[in-house]
Amino acid sequence: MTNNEATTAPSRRGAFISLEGIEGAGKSTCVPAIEQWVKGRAKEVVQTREPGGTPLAEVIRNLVLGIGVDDEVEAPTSDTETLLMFASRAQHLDEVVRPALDRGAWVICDRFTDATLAYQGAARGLGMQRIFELAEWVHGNLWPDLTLWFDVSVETGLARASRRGAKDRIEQERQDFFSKVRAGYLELASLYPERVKVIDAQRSMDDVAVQVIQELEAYGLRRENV
Ligand code: T5A
Repeated sequence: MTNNEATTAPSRRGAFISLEGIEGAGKSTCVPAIEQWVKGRAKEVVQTREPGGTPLAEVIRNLVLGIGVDDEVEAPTSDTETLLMFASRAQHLDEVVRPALDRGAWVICDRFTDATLAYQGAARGLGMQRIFELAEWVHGNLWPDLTLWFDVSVETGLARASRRGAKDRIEQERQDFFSKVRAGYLELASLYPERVKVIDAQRSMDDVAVQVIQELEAYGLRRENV
């Protein structure tokens, strides 16, 4: 297993924070509170997402999620889906994430490689090791400094997500698929407890926001003490 910790001294560059969870976990809902907290401490905040985050990466996002794709176009295989995620990520890292961190910005990224580990590695069955190999190629030791995993039951997450209407290709998966995604995240949280912090996203939006801010405060203190 690879070293899953950021190697650049945090004090010399910006911070990289990723948000993870199954559909409907409440990540996007929490972004404004996170942004507000970071704005009080950082000279620049970059809020972005994966797959996507640049014009080309957003085109790849639509392809992989089947948005605006003709019905006669076949669905990607699991390998193709994985490689598209990393193609989007490679572009996003070069165009957005690395330059922002080099400027000293704090990057808040809705999903990163932990999503590939959980969705493609665990749920599609490619295995974590295959994903770590691709991660090593695409981003080496550049991992988030802090990952907030919004943990919610599959039933609750899917019920919340279904209120949004039309489902993309991955959202149409069966409940069993998302149980495997959640198990993948659970494994990551136990493997990397220093980086991956579990947010109890089953609770009310206000309670979730309180715990998120507590984790940010704790991260801020650790960073100051490096
Ligand atoms: N993917 C992505 C991979 O398979 N591999 C990869 O490598 C990567 C990077 C991305 C898809 O791509 C997959 C994963 C995804 O399937 P997306 O559109 O970015 O697609 O999907 P999500 O990130 O899952 O977005 P969601 O909107 O579904 O989830 P969120 O952001 O966690 O949920 P949010 O905040 O929009 O909330 C959903 C609803 O619940 C309510 C909100 O008001 C909203 O209506 N809500 C709550 N209700 C009650 N209590 C709370 N605590 C609530 N929090 C939110």
